[in-house]
This record gives sequence, structure tokens and C-alpha cells, in this order.
Amino acid sequence: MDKKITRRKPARGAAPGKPGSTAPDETRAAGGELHQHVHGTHPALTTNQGLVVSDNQNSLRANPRGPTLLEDFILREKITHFDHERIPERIVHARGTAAHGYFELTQSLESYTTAQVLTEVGVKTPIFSRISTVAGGSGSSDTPRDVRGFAIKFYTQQGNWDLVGNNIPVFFIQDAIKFPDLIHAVKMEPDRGFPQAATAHDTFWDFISLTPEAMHMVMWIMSDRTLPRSLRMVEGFGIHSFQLVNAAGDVTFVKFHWRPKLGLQSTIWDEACKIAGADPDFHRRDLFEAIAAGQFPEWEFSVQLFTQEEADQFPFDHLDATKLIAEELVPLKVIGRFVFDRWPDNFFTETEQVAFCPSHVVPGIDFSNDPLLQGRLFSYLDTQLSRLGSPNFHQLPVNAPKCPFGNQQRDGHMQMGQPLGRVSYEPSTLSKDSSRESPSKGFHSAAVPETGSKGRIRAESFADHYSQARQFYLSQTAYEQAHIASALVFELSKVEHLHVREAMVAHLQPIDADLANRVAAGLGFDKMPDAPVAAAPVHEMASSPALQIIGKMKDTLMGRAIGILIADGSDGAVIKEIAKAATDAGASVKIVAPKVGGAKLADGSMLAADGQLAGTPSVLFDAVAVILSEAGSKALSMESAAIDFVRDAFGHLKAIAVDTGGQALLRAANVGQDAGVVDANDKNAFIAAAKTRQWEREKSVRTLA
Ligand code: HDD
Repeated sequence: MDKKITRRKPARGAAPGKPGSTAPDETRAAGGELHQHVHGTHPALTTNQGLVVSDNQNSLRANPRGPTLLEDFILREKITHFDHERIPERIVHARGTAAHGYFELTQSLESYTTAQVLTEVGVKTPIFSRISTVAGGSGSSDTPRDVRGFAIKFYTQQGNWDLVGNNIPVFFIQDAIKFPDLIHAVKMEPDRGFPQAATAHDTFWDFISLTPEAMHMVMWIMSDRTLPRSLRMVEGFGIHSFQLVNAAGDVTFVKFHWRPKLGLQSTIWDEACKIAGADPDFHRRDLFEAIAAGQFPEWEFSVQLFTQEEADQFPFDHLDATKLIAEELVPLKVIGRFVFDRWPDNFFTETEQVAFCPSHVVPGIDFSNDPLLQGRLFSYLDTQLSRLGSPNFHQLPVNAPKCPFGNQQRDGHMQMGQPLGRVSYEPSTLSKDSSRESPSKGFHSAAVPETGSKGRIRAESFADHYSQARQFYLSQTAYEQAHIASALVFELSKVEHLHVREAMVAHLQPIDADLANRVAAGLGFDKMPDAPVAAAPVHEMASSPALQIIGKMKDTLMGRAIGILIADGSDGAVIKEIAKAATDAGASVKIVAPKVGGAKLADGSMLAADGQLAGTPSVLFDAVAVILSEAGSKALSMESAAIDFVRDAFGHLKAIAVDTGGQALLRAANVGQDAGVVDANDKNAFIAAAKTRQWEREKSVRTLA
């Protein structure tokens, strides 16, 4: 809303009521137009020094049409502050969305750890969590094919614990020293400044084709895991093994997992691309609207616990971040849940300034020797210094612990505290109340023995790069396998260098010969490139259905959206029935009409629309209903937005409820009939079909690899 300022005195040299003038009892909006005064208790607008500003519309000029004076310290303060509004965006994960919430422990891990956040059942620990894409800049869209970062800051009574994970349980590389190369390869190519937020380009695949350890992650990023339907429908993983340490100093390895209450769900690639155009803020808006509606997103929090002796039996090294421990091998133990229940008050001060560091742990949680994690322990603190510009970034409200904290660190840029007394060192005898170390309560690193020779050596146990990639691919449903193969064809088709395409197809052979054949055929190869010489034999691993998305979808419409397309003459009773059935099933419903003012229904009443047809395509919904009169259908058959609405819904494998009148629009759009296209009067059939995608339909709408 425009800020309005009351003028008490006409400005010198300007006529009352004209631009540049100020008349009593009138207000002027920033644009200069005059408004009636809005009564209220507005505090005075001041400079940052507390000086009340008399005029926020005009800078100080030598005369009304003369030059602006350097003397205008009010203008200079305002513009200077504005010029410095942005801080460097995150080098990765620049685009993100965050929320406040709480973590509630339901099962104590007391025998494993001294971390109170994992031992005090029923205690609600405040959290702040940020979910992000990786490759794009902060203004990029929400739905590129990309990993989602999922960072959680637990404000525990023993200090802040940051769990900085992703929605995929493995990573591209085994050693942190490769991270800058990986990120340079995936980001916009440096000479041309594109593509934004995309892996489908030469430098990414060139680097990946030279990095066999990335092959497991390649399977995950080419799967629909990187196309989430909603941030409320992604899993999260701490990825690395961490160590839990109990009161006796015993160590147990742990991996952290969190699973969404709404189940997993993804979009179709073509749909994700179209969403980016229709609503670049699709995920951010979805989370905002869900929290505003009181539908608080929730995740189940679990651990996988295992000992060194058990780890020694695994056919892979758990310190290698390109490997996961299948749920079938070490089951997940559910120990709690977390909920997002409050949107930040201010995007910049919270979502932008939040600083996560994997090095932020609490007593009872320790790191493992995973070389990727070890490098991360350095990188994040360094990044915060560069982004936030001060070693006092922990004093920002979103970053400050919610338990007492203090030490003898002093001064620095933007020191906001007011440390008292003459003692700024430890130990001291001069002060009774300065902070001291606490051997009993303090953080102790796990006392694990270390032996061996120093060197830049990758462990032999890290050499198998294909077995888990194969396990992942073979654990997918046929539909998901086809999506992986097609994604590879799409991505590699964007690669200009033939040798890079060939090198990638070569890597697919040890993963699965059929996959390699499908991708080679999709790229139009006339012969299969030679398979690479694998550094370790490929093991056959047990299938793990827990790696699927389809297997982890929930039979629910909770959190899903239904769009109902109407026009003048639509049947209000049918619309009402469908809308009620959908909302009863937990979905949100939006009415889409050619005019946002609504449509005049068959009974003469007006029904307001939530969205205008051209700006509300069916990609924004999980299922649609098309409720039209014959005349309405005929009129919409001439509208490309209406044709696209139904054709995309069909092409994106969504359920479509249609009444007799609406059928004409489906025919005009060449939309076929199948089990997912149901009579609008059979609302139960529609609700059942809307809970899933019509996977069987896919072969009739597109050629998959
Ligand atoms: Fe990282 C940000 C997750 C490897 C260096 N990372 C960042 C964020 C997430 C992750 C979720 C965004 C946090 C936020 O919302 O502010 N990163 C991961 C995961 C990794 C990983 C799950 C592997 C398992 N990262 C990784 C390595 C390095 C970094 C190996 C460097 C050696 N990551 C950074 C960073 C960022 C970051 C440059 C950028 C912004 C920030 O830290 O705060 O330091």
C-alpha cells in the first residue's frame, strides 16, 4: 500500500493541488497523485538517525526546476541504503523458501546420544527450515530439474543444530575438493551466461562423464525426484553418516531421514517446464498458501542406526556420500516429526539471512570421516562470512541460538551485543560471572582412534561406482525407468559435443544394458560406445522398492489442487458436487473461467472465478473437471487456452471429470477417453482417479525412451 504523508504547509513556489504542491488535509502517494487523508496513528517517518522527515516525495532542489543539491543528506541516506540492499546470493541453493516450525521427539535415543533434542520425548524444539533448488540464481523459477536442498536449524537448549541435507540421499562426488568443479560445470557457462538452472548443457555432462563416482546420483537426478509437485511432498536426507555419542562415550553411526506426511509426488517433465512459465513461484506460493490455510506441512523424522561392526559387513563404504544404506538393509526407526507452522515475517531478514553450517552440532552428535562432510565443515562458515559480511552473523535473530550463549569473542563488523566488564579472556580471576568452559556439559568429540598414512588417497572401498546406480534403476517401476531414460535422452540431446554424449552412454552400460540401449536409440546412435573399464566389479544388489516415488505416493488428495473449468451456462449443481467431494477429500478447489469476474451459470446465478483461464492453466492442478454447456464448450473450442487446458491435463496423465457439454471441448482438443476421463456425475470415480496419475495413458501421449 502506498505510504501517505499529510502536508501541513504548501510547498514554496507550488500551487496547492498541483503536482509538487502540498495542501493541508491532503496526502500524496509516492507517484505524486493526491488522496484524501487516511486517518490512523502512523508513526513519523524518520531518517536512520531518528530525524523526522518532512517530505518523502521531493528531493532538495536549488529551485523547483533546478539541480538537486548534494546537501540533501536525507536523499543520500535513503539512496545509499537502497544501493546496498542486496547481499551476495548463495553460490549454490540461491533460490529458496523457508518456514518456522517445531520438531517433536516421540522416541528417545537416550542409549545412543546425550543430545537432548533426541532424548527428551514430547519437547517441542523450534526449527527454521529452508528448502531450495541448487543451480539457479535467486530469481530463477521453482521447478527446474534440480536437487532440492532441505536445511533444518534446530534451536535446541544445547545450542543450534543444523542438519543441511537434500531431497536425495546420495551426492555427486566423494571428496569436497571436487565441489567447486561440480558447481562450475552445472552453473551457467561462463562465456555465455546461460543456461540458467539447468543441467542440460555441455559443461555439466562433460564433467559428469569424467566423474564415474557421480553415476549413482545421475540416476536420481534423472528420475522424477528432481521434479517435485510440492515442497510438502519431498523427502529429506542428512546424506552423510554422523556419529551419536552417549554418556559413556560409546559411538553409533546414524543417518537422518525425513519423509513427508503427504507422501511423495512429482510432476511430468513437460508439466514442470510449463509450470515455470505459468507460475515461477509455484512451490513458494504452494507452501505459503498451505501454511496460511492452516494445513501445516509435516514430516516424519527417522534414523538409521548401525555400528562399526555392522558397517564392516556392508558391500560398500558408508563414509562414501555416493552410497546409501537401503531401508531394507537398515530399517528406518521413526523418532519424531516436524511441522512448519509459521511463515517468516520478512523474507530477507529470515529466509535470505539464515546461515546454515553442517559444523553446527550439539553434544552427543558428531561427524563421521566422510571426506565430503569434512570439507563442508570448512565451507559453510567461510561462505557465511562472505555473504553476511561479519563474524557476528550469529547475532541476527534468525541465526541466534535460543539458549543462553556467550564467550570472549569480541568486536568485529556489526557487533550488536553490548559485552560488559573488563574481562574478555578466559580463564580469568577478575570477574565472577564471565563465561567459562564446562567439561561436563560441553561438546566432546568422539574419542575414536585414527591410524594410517597421510596422503591424497581415495580409499579402495570407494571404488565401486555402478552397483548402487544399477540397484536404483532396477528398483524403479517401468514408468519411472522410462522417465529416467527419457530424461537422459532429453539432457544429452542438448549437449553439442558428440564425444560427451557417447561417454555418458558408455557409463550407462554397467548400470543396465537396456537403459544404455534405450538412451543410445533415443539419441540416434548407430553403434554402442565401448563400456568404461570399471574400477571395481559391479555387484548385484537386492531391489529396494523404497527407492521409488510411485511406491511412496499416498492414496490421498490432501494437499492437492483441483481446477474446475466453467463458462457461461455451466451446471452449478454439478460444479458444487465436484467441489464438495474434492474439498471433503482434502483438496483445494479453484474455479477457472474465461473472465475472472466469473460466469453466469445455467440457473442465472453468477459464480466468481479464482483464476482467469489464460493465466490459470491446468498445470497448476493435480486433476481437473470440465463442466460446460454445449454452447460454452463450443465457444471455448475456439480458445487455445481452453484447448491447452484439457490437452495438457490429459498429456500430464491427470484425471479429468467431464459432463456431457464439456465433451465437445475434449473432442476439439483431440483428448481421448480412458479410465482417467470420468463422468462428472460420478464424483467417487473422479476422486479415486485424481489421487494418482494415469500412468498407463502415457504411452498413448508421448514417445518415451
Ligand atoms: Fe552445500 C549451501 C546441501 C555439499 C558448500 N548446501 C547448501 C544448502 C544446502 C546444502 C541445503 C543451502 C542451505 C540454505 O538453505 O541456506 N551441500 C548440501 C548437501 C551436500 C552439500 C546435502 C552433500 C551431501 N556443499 C557441499 C559441499 C560444499 C558445499 C561438498 C563445499 C565443499 N553449500 C556449500 C556452500 C553453501 C551451501 C557454498 C552455499 C550457501 C551456504 O553454503 O550457506 O557453503
